[in-house]
Amino acid sequence: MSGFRATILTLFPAMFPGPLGHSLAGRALAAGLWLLEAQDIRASATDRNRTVDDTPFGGGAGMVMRPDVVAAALAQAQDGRPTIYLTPRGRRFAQADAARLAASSGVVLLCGRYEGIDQRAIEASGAEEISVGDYVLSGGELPAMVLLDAVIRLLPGVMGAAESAIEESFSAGLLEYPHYTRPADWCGRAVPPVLLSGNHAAIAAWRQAEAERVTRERRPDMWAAYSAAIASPAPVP
Ligand code: 9D3
Repeated sequence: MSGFRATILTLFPAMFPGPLGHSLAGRALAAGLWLLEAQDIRASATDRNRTVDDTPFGGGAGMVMRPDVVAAALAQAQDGRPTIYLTPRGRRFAQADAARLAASSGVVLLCGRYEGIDQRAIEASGAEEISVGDYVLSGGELPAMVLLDAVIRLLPGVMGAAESAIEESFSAGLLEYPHYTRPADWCGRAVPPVLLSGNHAAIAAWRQAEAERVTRERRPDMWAAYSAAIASPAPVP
């Protein structure tokens, strides 16, 4: 039991657990390997209309989430766990962030709607600002689910030991080789013959070559980093 606790601050608590209630994350949730609490930010509003937003200072389109309401919601949740504000202005989420957060006691995830949250509430909270990629979504809830899915599969006991070992050997900076299963011939498409050869050294070499080819073709950024690491490998301590 790892006891990882995720608190989501959102205007749409009914969106959770959503996809996180299914498959690997859902089984881990049911098994008590992690805990999810969706906290309604609107419950921290104080006026009779439960207002959570207001017009932007300086003018412009849309509405901004009020700092007093967000700060009151955060005050209920923060207890030393890392706080993350999901925002298109954030640093891009990566596997290293997932690994770091999986080693913590949990996370407080703050989801914005409208144009976002008053920056003073973000600064006062000490939150880290994280984006999931360069495309425009309509709020932070789906990004929060993406982040949690990446973290939860790394928690102790969530994946089998065999899968976890494979994971380590694959964080090697290459995209994966392609996968095939039966039938060996499907609709006139044959499986690469080497995979049926029983020659395990040849299979390993083919997979390595395929991983390198696809990385070179699709991810010049990853390929450059990989090539540099191969040219001057890190010294073994
Ligand atoms: C017109 C300016 N927009 C910024 C690109 C405003 C804006 C768009 C979308 C403000 C907030 C949003 C809602 N998106 C998120 O809350 C969000 C997000 C995203 O849209 N893309 C990638 N990662 C994330 S994390 C949170």
